Amino acid sequence: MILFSKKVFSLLYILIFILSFTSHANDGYNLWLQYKKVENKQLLKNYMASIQGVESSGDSKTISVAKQELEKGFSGLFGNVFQIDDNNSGKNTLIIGSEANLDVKYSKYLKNELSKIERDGFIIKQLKIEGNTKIIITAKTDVGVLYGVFRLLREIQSYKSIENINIIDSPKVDVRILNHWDNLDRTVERGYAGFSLWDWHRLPDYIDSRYVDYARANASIGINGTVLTNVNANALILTPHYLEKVKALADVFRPYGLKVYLTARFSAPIEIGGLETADPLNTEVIQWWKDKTAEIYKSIPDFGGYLVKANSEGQPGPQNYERNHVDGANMLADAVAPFGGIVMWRAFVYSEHDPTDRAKQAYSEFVPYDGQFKDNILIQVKNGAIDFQPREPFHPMFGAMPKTPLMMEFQITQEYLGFSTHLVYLPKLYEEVFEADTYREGKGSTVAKVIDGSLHNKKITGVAGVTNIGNDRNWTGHHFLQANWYGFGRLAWNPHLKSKDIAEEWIRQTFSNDENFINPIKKMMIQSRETVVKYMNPYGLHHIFDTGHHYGPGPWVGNLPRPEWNPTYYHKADEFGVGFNRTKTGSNATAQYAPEVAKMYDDILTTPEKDLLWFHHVSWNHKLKNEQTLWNGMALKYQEGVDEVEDMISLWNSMEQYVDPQRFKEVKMMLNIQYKEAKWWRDACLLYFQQFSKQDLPNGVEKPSKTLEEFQSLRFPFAPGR
Ligand code: GCW
Repeated sequence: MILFSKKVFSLLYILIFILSFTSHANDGYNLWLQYKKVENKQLLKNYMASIQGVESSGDSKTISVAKQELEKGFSGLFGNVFQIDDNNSGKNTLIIGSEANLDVKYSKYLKNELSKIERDGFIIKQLKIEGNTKIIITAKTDVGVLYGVFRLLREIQSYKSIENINIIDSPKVDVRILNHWDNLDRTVERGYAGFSLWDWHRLPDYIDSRYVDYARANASIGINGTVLTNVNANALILTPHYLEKVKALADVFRPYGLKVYLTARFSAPIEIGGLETADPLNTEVIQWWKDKTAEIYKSIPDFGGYLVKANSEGQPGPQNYERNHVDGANMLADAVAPFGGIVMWRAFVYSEHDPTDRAKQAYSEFVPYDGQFKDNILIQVKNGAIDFQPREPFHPMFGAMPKTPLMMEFQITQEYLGFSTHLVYLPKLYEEVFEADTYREGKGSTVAKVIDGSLHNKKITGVAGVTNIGNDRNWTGHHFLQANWYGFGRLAWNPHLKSKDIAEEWIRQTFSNDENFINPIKKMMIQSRETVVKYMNPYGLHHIFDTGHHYGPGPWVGNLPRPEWNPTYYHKADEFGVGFNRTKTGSNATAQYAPEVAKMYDDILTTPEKDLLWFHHVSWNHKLKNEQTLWNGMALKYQEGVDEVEDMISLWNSMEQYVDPQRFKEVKMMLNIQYKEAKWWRDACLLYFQQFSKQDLPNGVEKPSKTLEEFQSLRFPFAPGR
């Protein structure tokens, strides 16, 4: 008997142990919407005293998802089951409802605030009424109310005081949109976090609950649009069979204020329409797009519109018919205009038939068309003139088309930044681009002002991000890369935000409110962007990635049929030095910038060293600002990058007490991969460039672990994301 109960006890003990372990397990699925119980007792008491009940007005689906979110959020944060009931007289209450639905006894106090909000902006304000405090969340629209709800939950998750809360916040940009490069077979171009979220085969009948969580996450950071399909487009998405599936997704996303957009393959009238041409001036083609568009709007009345990659990297476009980008974009714009839709037409174009510097081609092709695009067209421009490199100077098109709305295209997925294995905090990169000064209307004409429309008074504005999301359980492959989705959304909402503040918001919600964790981890995240530049592409080197998959270094590649696909085209290393001369003595790409910027980049002494080899072909013996020669400086930079990853590892290892075991371990394993790969980059690049510099590695730089030939022989036929 005694023996038996001992056994039972030990089994119970094991069970309790397992349960306590699993209750701490966190696979990252909940992103920054963790809603963990508030640990600070005093704060918890205050929150619960301020929110004893919730009253809502309005009966839209958006209001009902806002209520669900509050129940979920408060239940978690307060540590008990929180249920909304509308009978709260005599209590301190949270009141939610749009201006039109809010009781006048509240809205009469908010006239001034309401006049200040724009778009789907919101107000959160505490009022004292009849002895009780009422926290009001209101907006012009129900989606604005939902954004306010998420904002209040963020304040509480971040342990901010909500006593006398008074926030007015409006998005500064209209279209805040994710671009999925997702194919219909569920592979994701340049996707490193599993397969596509969209289960096309089971849609429309099977609605994965993940679609709802995707929409919640996006709404929580203000993202209001999603392009479901790859810009390398497949016309089949426009057939009834697929449109029914698209409608099912649009129905799930609608309450969250998330509109659906599709990529339009320019040759669709031929491929699925049975026409002989896709010429944008052909009347049958025009009619085909009008009918197709009307068909889409019939089942998806708030369909957002089309995103188009035309005449780029083999995609069809108007130039196949001797027409131009204006002809193509305007034809599609006319088709969506009656329904309030937009066309996002990409400026990522370059041609193997154009011998000029690839960095110049988009500007040369598009800027002359300024003023000719219809009002509902945005030209979508990548942040730099080449292609999402670890660092690029801002694209010269920004500010150069005063009569045309230009929207930003960032990459959130890390095609050239270590895939989903390297911890790189991208909002720091986005911030650098937004803060760059175009000088188009004098000093202070930042890219942020081009994008938010204030520089040239644009009627429509947008920011797009190529997502890093896949069906991995933690969405982004690496826990810290969730911060890039988060930070993208926050900067799309307001391009003037600071990346360090965004990092702190994210850490508090995702991991911990403990300052001992927040401060060092924030520092690490901010630094991580420069670290990757150091071990991959220091001093303005660019596009020296291995062919096709872009995994790892390949500065030696020079045998591809198109010159501008070869790394050797970009670094131009020789016995004299390294770098691409884009000044007036070279390709003259600098002339595409405003005179002040061109002047700065034309002179090697005023070019910021971070962009040196982007603009200049520089001698190996050139003296850098730190007195090192370029060769030594470059080698030391590579080493610094590696050392900084080592520091990230030690820091992370010292943080175990603040992080749940699963996420701790997974991040740790990823950092070890990053360290290995940083060394690979350092060794392969330095061995390669050393053939030209013919100089030894300076003191302090570790000896390479393999020979150049060994690095060159590495093959990765199954690297992800192709
Ligand atoms: O960077 C290149 C990528 C392609 C991508 C293209 C683009 C979708 O390597 O995979 O194609 O950019 O932006 O269109």
